[in-house]
Amino acid sequence: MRVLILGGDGYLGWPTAMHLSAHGHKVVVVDNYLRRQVCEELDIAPLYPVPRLHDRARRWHAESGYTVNVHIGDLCEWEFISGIFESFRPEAIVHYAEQPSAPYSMLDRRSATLTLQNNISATANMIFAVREFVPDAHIIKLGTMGEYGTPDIDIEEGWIDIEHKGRKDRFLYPRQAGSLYHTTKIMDTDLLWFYVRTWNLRVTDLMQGPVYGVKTAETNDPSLRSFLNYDEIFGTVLNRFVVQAIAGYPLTVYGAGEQTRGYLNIIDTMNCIRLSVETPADKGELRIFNQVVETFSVNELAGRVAEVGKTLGIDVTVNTVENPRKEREEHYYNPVYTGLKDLGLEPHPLTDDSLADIIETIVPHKQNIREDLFLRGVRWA
Ligand code: USQ
Repeated sequence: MRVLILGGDGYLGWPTAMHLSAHGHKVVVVDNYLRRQVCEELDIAPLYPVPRLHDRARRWHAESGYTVNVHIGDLCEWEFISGIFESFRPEAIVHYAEQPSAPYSMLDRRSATLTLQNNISATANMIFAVREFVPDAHIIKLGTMGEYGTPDIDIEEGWIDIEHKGRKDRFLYPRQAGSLYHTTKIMDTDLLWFYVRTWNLRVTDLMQGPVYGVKTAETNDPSLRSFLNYDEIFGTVLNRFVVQAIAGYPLTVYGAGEQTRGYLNIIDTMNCIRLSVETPADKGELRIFNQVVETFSVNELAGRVAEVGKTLGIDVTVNTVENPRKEREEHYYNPVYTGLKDLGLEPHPLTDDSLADIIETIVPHKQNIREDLFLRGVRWA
């Protein structure tokens, strides 16, 4: 299939490009390097340098023989995005092109506005481009489990049947996000649902939990690995804990540490996206999957890193820091996540071996770790 990946430079975008091209799809990636630019502005660096997209595509071609075509530009500009849709005519669009950090969205007014404008405009332009050039194409949109928040009832897979005063209907599961970033993802879902109803679009919305790891089946050449951010702004919690452990820095458990989320290995993200691409939603369908394979509390994750670290001779201490976020620290959490398994997903749960492998992959970069990046003082309130 012809697959267009929006946000192809990111933590998940580039590995997805390699993965789909290795599975025989014709892949074009688009990015405006927003995340690299924000990192530079905030004096944040990933654990190791990552080549830019044209360079990555050259290296991938040399390694595998597969071609990924690259376009650099801003999806919020109609001339740019429409040109790509008109010439490439994608059959599937994987949309990652969003400012993805909850803390960045809560930093200040400018970062909040940028998050809103970028995420909503890019999604809207993508929808308009699909309607104009490829109305039968399948949109695969990266949403987030954070759209649901932490309700006191089970989290269904996108939809909920409600009986009210003797009548029944089916609705999007209630959304109540914990950051502005997560709120923009709710807005995306609402936009998609509106245009599915109005224009008969074909959409899969993937409610993904925090991802960890950097190695996939396509990263034999280490220079093809994804970004590994471990800073407070762009690092996801397990990746941060691993880097903190290696640095000998006490793991930063926020508050009570009983915040529970659904997690997945980056390898599972690749498979979830491919399975979604290869099994499209129907026309006029908003299909929603909860893209996680298991749940952990923050305390459980810290405990696992400490345990596995010990077997590798790393002495890990766990610290409680004041929670910079406004979130429930102790709560019920029971999401359903069967849809992707029904499509064929074979999960890679977090085993001691897989965690040890992540730690061992990061150890050689120990000298690059900057402790000043672990806590940057972003506060929700
Ligand atoms: N946390 C700590 N200590 C840390 C970092 C995080 O206790 O040093 C806690 C957070 O307070 C939160 C949990 O760990 O309760 C997860 O935090 P996170 O930073 O790993 O994840 P989050 O900010 O929610 O965002 C990440 C991705 C985002 C994606 C989301 C999925 O950056 O793009 O949408 O995971 S989800 O969390 O399910 O909404």
